[in-house]
Amino acid sequence: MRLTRLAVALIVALPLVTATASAGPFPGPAMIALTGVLPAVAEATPAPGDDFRLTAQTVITASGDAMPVAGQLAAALRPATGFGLPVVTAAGTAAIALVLEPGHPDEGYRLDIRDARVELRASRPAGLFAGVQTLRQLLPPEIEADTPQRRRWVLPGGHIKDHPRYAYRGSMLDLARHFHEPAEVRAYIDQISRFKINYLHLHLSDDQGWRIQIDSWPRLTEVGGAPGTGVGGAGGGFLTKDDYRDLVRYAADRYITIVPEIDMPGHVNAAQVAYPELTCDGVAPKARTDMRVGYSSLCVGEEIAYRFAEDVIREVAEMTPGPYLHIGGDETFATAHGGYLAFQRRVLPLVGEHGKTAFGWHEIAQSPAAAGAVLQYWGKENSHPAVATAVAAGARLVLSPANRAYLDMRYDKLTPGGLDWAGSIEVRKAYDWNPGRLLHGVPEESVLGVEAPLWSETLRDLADIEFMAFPRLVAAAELGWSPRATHDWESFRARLGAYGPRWARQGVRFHRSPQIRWS
Ligand code: TNX
Repeated sequence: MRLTRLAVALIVALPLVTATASAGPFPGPAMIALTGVLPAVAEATPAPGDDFRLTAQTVITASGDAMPVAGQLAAALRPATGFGLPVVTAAGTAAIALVLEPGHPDEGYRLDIRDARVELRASRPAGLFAGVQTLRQLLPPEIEADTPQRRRWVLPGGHIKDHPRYAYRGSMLDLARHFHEPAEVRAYIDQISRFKINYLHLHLSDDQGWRIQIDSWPRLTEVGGAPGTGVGGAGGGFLTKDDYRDLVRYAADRYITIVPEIDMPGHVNAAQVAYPELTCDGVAPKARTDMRVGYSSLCVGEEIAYRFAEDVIREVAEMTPGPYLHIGGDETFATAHGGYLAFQRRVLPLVGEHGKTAFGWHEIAQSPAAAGAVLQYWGKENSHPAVATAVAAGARLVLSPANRAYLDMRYDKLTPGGLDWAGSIEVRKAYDWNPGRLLHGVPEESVLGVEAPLWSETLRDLADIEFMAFPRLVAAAELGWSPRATHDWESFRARLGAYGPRWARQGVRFHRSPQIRWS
């Protein structure tokens, strides 16, 4: 579905906020424009004057598989409106109707706002959920309040047709360098799901710590998840299998799929501290909580490396309903090239044998076994011949160019925390690139999507995560979701500026980038 010139013009030209023809006792200074949404919608056709007013009489209608999403919508709108918003199976007017019907693109939806009635239609619940996120943003920022606000609640009249550009729109949290508690991960899931992110990659093991329970190798977490295993000797901790399954379910309720990563054959110091037999000389290395990378490697010539890899892959696959399992493969400066290839030749197919599609950092492109895998490109260059070759052989690509998409890079020299090896990344730099055209020799059809990773060497708590992720995560979300024809920095920065009060209301500690005029 292509965006018409007219729709693009509307998206770019329309003001974000229009004056309300205010009537009645409640203040209503401004109404959101149909095009004010993040990420940008594919097509919007405003119908000024056909606005829908949410009142104490409004009901939400749904049936069958649409019910849970209807419940989520009601739960999102009740606190600030103070309205009952019952979810019922049928009603005449004064309703927001959620309808499942065939014919809409995957994850896409159609939203029709008229003065008497709102209709949200999709083929699957994921599409309805995406539409609900749009609908929430079309109400004033006070909708984020957790207590009733005295004001009018008006949705702008008109029609939206929306669907994603890419199937994979992800973010990553690094639980290894600093452990993040499940509650923090859930808070992050809540935030990213608003921007139609549909994958969360969890980096669960690294040199400092091991963060996921593995029954066949219990010392991984007993030792590698102990207190003091965070960078600089901070924190520690790990996810039990129940914690992990709970997170998988929590994410799935928000139409986000977890992609677990166990990084091999490098980034394994914590595993080797727990199991010295995973080193070539059998001697336990020192536990390390510094920020260096590339010094550890499994002993890829020994059978035990493969027993370890298969046990871990099997147990992680068993508790992961999603299609992908990420096996890292990055920065293996301590693994000989031949050994790396030998390792990948055996381990990449293991992922498939346990029912998952292998995912790896782009270094795995060196292995012919990566042809059926997803490669995550984290380089800074616009050309990578080995990646292009693997893609030609069938691999698909998720783009996380470090100088654009890395959320752990500082915004500028004044950013407290963050790294800078890939440069400073202010919002415009995070936004102004094209995933379909990033790598020479890689056709757009081979691009599965975009992911914005957040490494946590310097990030300890949720406040740090929020500060680095927001607003840049939204740039990645828009690159992943919105049609290229909507790409427009001035439009994006205006919509972002208007979103600030929503984050403020929710207590999200976002970076007030000087590139944005925050309202
Ligand atoms: C590189 S990018 C890494 C990580 C670091 C990160 C810090 C990649 C696949 N590996 O080990 O945490 O830089 O930005």
